[in-house]
Amino acid sequence: ASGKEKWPRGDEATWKDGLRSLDTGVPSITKSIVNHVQTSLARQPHELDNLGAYQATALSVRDNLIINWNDTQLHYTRKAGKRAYYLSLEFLMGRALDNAVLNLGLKGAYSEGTSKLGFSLEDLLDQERDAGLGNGGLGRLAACYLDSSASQELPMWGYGLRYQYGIFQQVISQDGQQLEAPDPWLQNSNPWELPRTDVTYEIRFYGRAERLNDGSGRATWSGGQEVLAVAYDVMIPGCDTRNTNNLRLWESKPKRGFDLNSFNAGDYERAIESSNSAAAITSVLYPNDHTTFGKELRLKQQYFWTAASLADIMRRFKNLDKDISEFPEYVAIQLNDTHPTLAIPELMRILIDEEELAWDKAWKIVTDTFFFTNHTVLPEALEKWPVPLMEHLLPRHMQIIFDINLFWLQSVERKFPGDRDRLGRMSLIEEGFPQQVQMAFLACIGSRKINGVAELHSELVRTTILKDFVDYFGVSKFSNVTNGITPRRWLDQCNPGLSALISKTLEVPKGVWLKDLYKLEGLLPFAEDAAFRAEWAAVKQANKKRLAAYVQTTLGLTVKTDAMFDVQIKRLHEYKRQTLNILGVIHRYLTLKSMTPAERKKVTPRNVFFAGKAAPGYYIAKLTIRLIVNAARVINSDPDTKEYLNLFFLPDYSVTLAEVLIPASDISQHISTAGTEASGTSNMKFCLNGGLLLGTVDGANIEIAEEVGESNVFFFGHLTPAVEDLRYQHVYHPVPVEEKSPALAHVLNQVSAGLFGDGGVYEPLLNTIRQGDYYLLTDDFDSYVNALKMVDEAYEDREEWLKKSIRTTAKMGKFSSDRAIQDYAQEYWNIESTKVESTKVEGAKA
Ligand code: B1N
Repeated sequence: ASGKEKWPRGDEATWKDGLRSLDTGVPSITKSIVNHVQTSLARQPHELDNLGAYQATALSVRDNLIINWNDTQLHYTRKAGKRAYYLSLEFLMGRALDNAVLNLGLKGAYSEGTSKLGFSLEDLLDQERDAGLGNGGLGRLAACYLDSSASQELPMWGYGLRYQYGIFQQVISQDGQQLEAPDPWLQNSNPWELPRTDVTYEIRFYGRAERLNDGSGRATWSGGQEVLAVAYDVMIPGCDTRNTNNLRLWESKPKRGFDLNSFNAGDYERAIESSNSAAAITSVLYPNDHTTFGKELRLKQQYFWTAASLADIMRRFKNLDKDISEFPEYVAIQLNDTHPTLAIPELMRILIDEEELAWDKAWKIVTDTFFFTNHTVLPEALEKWPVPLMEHLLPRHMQIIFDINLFWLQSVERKFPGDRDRLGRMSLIEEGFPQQVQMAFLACIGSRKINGVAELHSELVRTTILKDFVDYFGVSKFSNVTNGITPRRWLDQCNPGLSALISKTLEVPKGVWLKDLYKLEGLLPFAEDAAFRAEWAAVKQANKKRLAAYVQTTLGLTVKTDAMFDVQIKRLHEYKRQTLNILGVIHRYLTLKSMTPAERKKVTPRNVFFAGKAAPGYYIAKLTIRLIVNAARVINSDPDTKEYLNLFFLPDYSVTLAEVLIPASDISQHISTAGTEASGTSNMKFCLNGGLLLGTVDGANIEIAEEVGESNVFFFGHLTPAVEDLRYQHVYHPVPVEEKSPALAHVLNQVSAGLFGDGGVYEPLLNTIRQGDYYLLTDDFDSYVNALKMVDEAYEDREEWLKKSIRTTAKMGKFSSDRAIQDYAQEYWNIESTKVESTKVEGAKA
């Protein structure tokens, strides 16, 4: 793009002479790092430690990102085309430095530069704290989509919250219990964000809403509390492109430092309180996934973030100087689950009360702008907000929701005359004490399209939670976008050995296959090549050693690297069935104990790894952790079995820990009760890294099996259609565990009897299986144990296993988040890729 803009003032040549271009050569990189040590950090070179060197290096990389970011934003503005906005309460970013130098194509140069200055780049990477602004899959998905949007040169921004504290740090106590500690991730300042103190909005809470009653439908909203939203921008570099997208995170601040009225009255406490409560809004990420608590602060977070984001989006749209009716031609907004659903009544409020549009015109704009992704069908995760709470906190929005509901029910009545049951089921307001707003219903009727995150899950959305809505709107409004993962972080960054082997074998630069992951199919013929299999095996072995070294330094435990590595890492939840896994491990242990030494020699040695956090208030999930940790103590120190079975619980699971665990796995477990895991995304990460999959017929496991072939995955357990009946049987015709699965009963009895310390501790956990068994462990246990046996047998055939591993990686093209983001861009948002030219910064020196 050639600049039409005039230089605002002064001498153009002087300006241009001052502009910097990218630092890409080693000499300019070292110069920039030294500059930052000297000025930005005000440190002496001779006393610089790894942390300081990391900070200076990060600042140098950031300079490059800012140049690209600035040009990208200018490019998008000049293009004046349609943009997409991804609204997510969670962005689980992990570390940024390695990702940035890789995407910029500067890892080699930075590595050389830092080593010239006496530091190893790998040590510096390790100084960075994770940005843990998310709970699990939903937040990490948002982070992968940002990477893909930039890499695919799509004009997309993310909007989220800048939490002072990310996901809590998990500490495991002496007796195996999870303890939580705060995560002050911003303590050492954060080089990856740009504070934008000039971009602020005032956000109102509480107060009074008064309808004008002039026939316009308008109202005024006044009084209450006003807080300030301040923007922080995080640069998102694309891979092998200059396009650098933006993640805008909002921080809450008191509008005034003190409430002067109370201060004058001498009420110092109250004055500070008002500033406290404003800052509290973005202070901490809620650590519960899949549960709603109806907490006022959470609702405040949701409104604060959606209102600030919409005000920002509206301001950008107004700069285009278009008629407001054209809003949906320039703006697409993706709602990441129901958390940002308040954006729907908020946009209605702006259009009606501020833009003075008629209701129908406003509703048309809204329903052409929003798109909604559902991430779970678990009933306890479906958001509902009490009407009295919403009326108190957001009186104008509650009026608007009631109005939306009125018009909505009128149109349902027109379509299905006299069907009172249906009206009751489809109302946005669930009757009860108190009444509650059903956010998924509001998101559904306020959006142009709705999607689930894997084929099975999307079908469950259509046939269960939103069935009535499919009847009303027709099925075309409801579709599927299977999740994806970025192969940059989840292969090239976390597994450089495999990445190099792939580039060498495919004979294409990694920049090419990393952005067209179907190219991995070119590996298929090499599965038959024994020399290639040996190289493939050597990479896996090196990754196992890297994990073993990590366990040695963090836990002081020795890991045998010639054993099979069996991994289950994810949030602790009953539906994910870590309990099934640990009971399977105990079954294996008891079986080993009952064998003669000669029999044991035939057993495949196995290391079982667990990692994951439990929500702080989730008692049963925490008990599962306790059982794993205490079983590990007993099993790992038993001389009869320790050659054959070892068990590890790695504390404080994070994106960074996943980057070490995933490349090291031979087999990983994704064993949710059928129909409960919407997609899962770590299943894709393991398979991309040549780990095989042991799982149930659930979520994206099904599509992975479709791609790689059923002979390359290990499936077990009941299927989704059977689940409802099985649950019914557990409640109305219970059969004792002893009868259904004697093997499982034996395991439960041994735990009760105190094999791993006081059995009474675990009774509440064991009783969830003995009574009710909502997640069907009894029904699936025998088939699970059988599947584990199949894994053992397959692993014994070394060459055949390696073939499976290679074929699995080769068939993972579909699961690139580039494919997923292009699905959204084309089928939903209608936005186009637009490349930032690779020319130098405009006017800057060559
Ligand atoms: O979203 C992931 C999926 O791959 C997983 O299968 C799914 O479980 C996960 C409330 C959630 N669903 N719902 C949540 C998170 C936080 C919260 O406060 C619900 N997370 C998922 C990506 O699609």
